[in-house]
Amino acid sequence: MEWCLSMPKVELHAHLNGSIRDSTLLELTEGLVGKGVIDISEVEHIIKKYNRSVAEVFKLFDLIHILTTDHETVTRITREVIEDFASENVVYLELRTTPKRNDSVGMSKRSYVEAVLKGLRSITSVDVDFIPHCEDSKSLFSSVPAIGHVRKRIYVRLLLSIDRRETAEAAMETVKLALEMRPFGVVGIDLSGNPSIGDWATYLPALKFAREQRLYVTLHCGEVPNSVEIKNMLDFRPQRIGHACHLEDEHWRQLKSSKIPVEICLTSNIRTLTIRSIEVHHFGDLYKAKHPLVLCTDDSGVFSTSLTEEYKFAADSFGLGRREMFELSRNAIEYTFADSKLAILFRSVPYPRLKSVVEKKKE
Ligand code: 6MZ
Repeated sequence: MEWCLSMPKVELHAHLNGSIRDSTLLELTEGLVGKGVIDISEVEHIIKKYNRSVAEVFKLFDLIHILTTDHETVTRITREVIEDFASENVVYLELRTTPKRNDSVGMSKRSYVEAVLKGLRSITSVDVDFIPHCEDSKSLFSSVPAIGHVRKRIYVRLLLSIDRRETAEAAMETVKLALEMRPFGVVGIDLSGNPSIGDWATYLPALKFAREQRLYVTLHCGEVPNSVEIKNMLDFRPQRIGHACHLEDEHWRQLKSSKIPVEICLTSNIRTLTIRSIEVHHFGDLYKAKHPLVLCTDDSGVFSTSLTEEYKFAADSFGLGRREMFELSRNAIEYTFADSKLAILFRSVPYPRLKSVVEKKKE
């Protein structure tokens, strides 16, 4: 586990509210139970379950959203999630979240994203870089006196998610918001939400608009069997797809020839029973085929995992050694939606040294 923990890692598929700490989830639940807003006997089984079907996961999200939908909590969760990723040596994080409107607490999609940004700014335990082009490579590489304790640095970019329950208009609002928030590190759009509901075509105008405006697009694709949707999503040629669990032979052929990178979420797929067992997980086949891949957590809180554990899980399950895992992590840089300057910077560092270069020594 030690080398998986210490190696620099790149996380490209993490949902903010799915990455909530257990302790925070429990604390927020107790708070609302205390206020009589929710009844613990009704939610206990949702929180404590270990393996959850896809449908049960979305019941948990409904509960999490009841607990987290005010500005202060969104800010707090953002801070905690980023601290947690930084603590396990994630050097670049693309964090995704669905901007939400909640009239009862005066929340608009915009103020939701502002609360996320406030969370990013409020972190003091690690250095957080989230505004593109805010730093040139010179200042990153300039060496600070090598005494005192090491401060970690994490580069964070944001993706705004469209939930499959939303209307076409709400999706368009999210894309316009992403454009407005681009100067603060929003780099793309994700389509997610319960894969068994809604029709992805509803969001095509918004997704096409995002692409025209040069926002990157990633789609949750094939989390449940849906042959037509999978084919249409692959035809759309997003910059990345997430999951890719239920592709059929012709889809695999199309995916492999398209070279669209796949965000792989091993624990999530196994726990939700989307994939029968790790032995038959498509990671093995795609890895052998040298298809662009990136290991991700999906929802580290909901699935009690971490990126370190995902690397260990992949190494143990597919017989990969340190060198292969390093390579996998380094290659992920190629699939980020980062501004080219940052990508060049990351590429220019010998990968094993990346962590120490990114870290800053404080006097
Ligand atoms: C599809 C998922 C997901 O946006 O409130 N989400 N969508 N498949 C998954 N696999 C298990 N895991 C999370 O984070 C929670 C939201 O992310 C999406 C769902 O829309 C969920 O409500 P945010 O920060």
